[in-house]
Amino acid sequence: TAEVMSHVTAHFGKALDECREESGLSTEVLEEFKHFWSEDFEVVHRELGCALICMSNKLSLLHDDTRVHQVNMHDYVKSFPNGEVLSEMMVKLIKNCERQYDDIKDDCDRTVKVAACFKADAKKEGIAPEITMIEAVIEIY
Ligand code: BOM
Repeated sequence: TAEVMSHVTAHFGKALDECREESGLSTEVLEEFKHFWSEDFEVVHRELGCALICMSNKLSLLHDDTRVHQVNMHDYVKSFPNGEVLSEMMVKLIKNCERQYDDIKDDCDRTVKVAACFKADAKKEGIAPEITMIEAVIEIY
C-alpha cells in the first residue's frame, strides 16, 4: 500500500546524504528523496541511478550485479508496519522492470530506467505515496 511505501521511502531516503558525493547527484536535481515520488520529478538522471545503487548497497538490497536481492528486499520491506502486504508486490514490480532493461550495460543508466519504470508501475498499482504521507512519517526514522 501507499502508506507502507511512505515508510519505506522515508527510511530508504535517509541514505541519500551518504551517497551524494560518490554518486554526483546534486541537490538541484533532487533536493530530498521524498521528491522522487513527485508528479513533476522526472526519473532520468544517470546520477540518480548511481545514488540508488549506493543507497541500496548500504542496506544490502542488491546483488553484485546490482539486481535486486529478493530475500533481503523482502525482509527489509517486511520490517516496516504492515510491510508484509507490500513486500511481494514491490519485489515483483522491480523484477519486472529489471527484465525490461536487462540489455543496458551501464549499471547507473540501467538502474535509473528501472527506477522510472518502478515509479510508473507503482502509481498504476496505487502503491505510490503522496509527499504528505512521507512527511508524516519521516521523523520516525
Ligand atoms: O536493478 C535495479 C534495482 C534497484 C531498484 C531500485 C528501485 C527503487 C526506486 C526508488 C524508490 C524507492 C522507494 C523506496 C525504497 C525501495 C528500496
